[in-house]
Amino acid sequence: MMTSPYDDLCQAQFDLVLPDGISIPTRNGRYYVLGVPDGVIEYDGTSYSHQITAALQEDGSIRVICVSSSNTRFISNSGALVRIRLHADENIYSGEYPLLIKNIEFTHDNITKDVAEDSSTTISVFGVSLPGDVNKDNQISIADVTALVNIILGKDNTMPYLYDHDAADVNGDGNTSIADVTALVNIILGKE
Ligand SMILES: [Ca+2]
Ligand SMILES: [Ca+2]
Repeated sequence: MMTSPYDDLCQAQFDLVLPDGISIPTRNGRYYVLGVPDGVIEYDGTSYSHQITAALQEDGSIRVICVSSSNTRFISNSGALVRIRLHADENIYSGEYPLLIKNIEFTHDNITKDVAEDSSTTISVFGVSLPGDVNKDNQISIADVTALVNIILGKDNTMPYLYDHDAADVNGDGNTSIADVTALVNIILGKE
């Protein structure tokens, strides 16, 4: 996930800001973060994997540090250093979630440092449907009422469905009916 623009780097670190509901799995109380198989440093003709640690910061971000042993260099000046598997809570809603990488630093083997600009991206999560977000745009609006009515009228009948039929069961009774329209309108009007 991180590439180094130089060939004399011995350390890279960054802080990962994860959205609510997304986390890095832990193993024995420690974040489970791995180096990639080709993330190897070379010293005196012997190959060693670089070490990676990750720790929770006071601001809730997770600091990831990749460091080569004995102040030697990362062997390659391109490619991935770190592999991070993210875990989504089982009750998280489907959608795009922001991920920020900040305080990015690269350390050269002469101990000088380079700081990179913060980087942001999004993670796609395929979780549970947000009740009422029938048209799948991550918000509840009057457009969802139109979509819901189309489902009830049987107009969304080609596979794959255009709309989210699970989200159409707004009141959670297992059926899609006019009662869901009422429930959805109440949400939009702020009555629920
Ligand atoms: Ca919507
Ligand atoms: Ca229903």
